[in-house]
Amino acid sequence: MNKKLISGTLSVIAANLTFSLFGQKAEKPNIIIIYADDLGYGDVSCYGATAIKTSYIDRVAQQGLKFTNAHCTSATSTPSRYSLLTGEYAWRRKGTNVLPGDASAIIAPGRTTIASVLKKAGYTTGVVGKWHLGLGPAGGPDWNGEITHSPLDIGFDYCFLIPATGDRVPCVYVENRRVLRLDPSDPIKVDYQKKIGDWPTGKENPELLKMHPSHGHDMTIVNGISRIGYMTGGRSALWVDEDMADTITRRAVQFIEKNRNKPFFLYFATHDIHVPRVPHPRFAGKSGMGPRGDAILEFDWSVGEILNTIKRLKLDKKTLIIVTSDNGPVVDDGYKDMAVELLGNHKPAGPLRGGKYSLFDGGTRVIFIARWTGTIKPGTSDALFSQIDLLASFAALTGQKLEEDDAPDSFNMLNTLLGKDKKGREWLVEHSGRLTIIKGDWKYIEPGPGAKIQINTNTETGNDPMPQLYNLKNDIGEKNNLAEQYPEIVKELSKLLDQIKSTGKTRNLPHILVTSN
Ligand code: NG6
Ligand code: CA
Repeated sequence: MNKKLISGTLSVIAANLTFSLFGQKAEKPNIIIIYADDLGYGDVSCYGATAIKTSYIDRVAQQGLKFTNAHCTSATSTPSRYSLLTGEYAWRRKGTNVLPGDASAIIAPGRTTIASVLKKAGYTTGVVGKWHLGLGPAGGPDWNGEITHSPLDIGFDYCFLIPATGDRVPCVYVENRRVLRLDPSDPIKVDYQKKIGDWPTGKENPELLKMHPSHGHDMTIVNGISRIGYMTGGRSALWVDEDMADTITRRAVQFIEKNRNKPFFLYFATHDIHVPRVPHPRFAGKSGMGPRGDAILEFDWSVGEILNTIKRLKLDKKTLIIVTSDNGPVVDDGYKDMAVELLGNHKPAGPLRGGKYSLFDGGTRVIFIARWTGTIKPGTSDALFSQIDLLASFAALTGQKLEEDDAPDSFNMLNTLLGKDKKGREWLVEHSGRLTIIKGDWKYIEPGPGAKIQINTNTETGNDPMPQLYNLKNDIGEKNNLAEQYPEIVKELSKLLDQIKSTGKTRNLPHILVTSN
């Protein structure tokens, strides 16, 4: 036998071995979730934006499957991320709304998450970027010592974190269990109630600011920008906003390079395009829409760096890349950054109504693109899909069994994700204070008190004391409330929503939820 033949025979044997070991052929592609912050459905050119060109995101869409009807679970960050990682609707749990920067961990150590499932499947797992799910035990993390109750305790092998958000103190990175570059002789102190230490605040010293708040954000000044919360100490560890995208993207690329030879999972959660929008000088002024548009270009660049790395390492066919966002767009989110003035005709939510903080689809229908060269056929999918399903879908993909109580609301939608099923979910729930349910073409919004417009951000919240019913197929902009015309559909959907709430979980219980009257 010549050498070629021998190696050919060996690889056939190896393939059969893999086949029989797993009973079925378990696939172990690398998985990368690129999770933008506050990026709208209409903010990228492959979803219809014309005022801005997002070449790298467009490339993912050309080479992958572009979902038009995919959703995050909540219209703000903490609950969306909680659902993404745990497969449980965040509104089932108290304390899962937008967290301050000193909050304790809301996902308990040992809990099953996307990361722990993939780790069990043999993956090396990493999270780089915005966390916003709390750190440390009750009382919060020890910024000056070992940080416990961290991603490392729920299935991640590596973490490099912006602990909460860019606009919340402490303005430092956490790498694994330590604050990066902290000088122990200058300990960090954080307080969200009262001023701590003598660092100037935006309220007292606005003359020191390079970017001024429009609402809130007037506490401790770091890098010329006042934030939410007070801090002092940790000077050597402070981040520089302009370098943030470079810093975290470099970490993400290094993680990929380091783990190139074995399956890895990377959850890369960018700060872009959240406030404060302070892109690197090479993006500043490039969009013509001010910092918000420039931050979109910077996010697109980060996507490009990941794509280029995967290509350079020849991992295209071995890597599933997902690009999506944690919630919908907001224009003025608390800083005077000219986003409103320079918006022009650009529509951050595209054809959708509302945005971040909203029960309308602008809050929760997000861009979602899945590329896996050679496996996912490029195209567009109108299937109904939720980020909450990634956990059970990845478990199915990698041949992992979920325990009864794991991922209570995550469905195995692998065929939808891979483009083999065009229909997707029967229904899904969205959240922003109140709940909404989408089933087929219909969307029902629970009645609730509260303001119809959020004054500071000027968002249409979708709050209304009357029940709302929209036909998303004919009326994607949710303009015509049909609740009075179709009381029986309102009844059906509100009953379904009640069932979903009261069952406490929906995975493995479709029989309870299929009857509609
Ligand atoms: C709000 C902040 C907003 C943003 C948001 C969380 C003010 C006035 N507004 O409370 O700027 O930080 O919380 O955004 O403080 S999220 O994308 O992380 O959910
Ligand atoms: Ca967000």
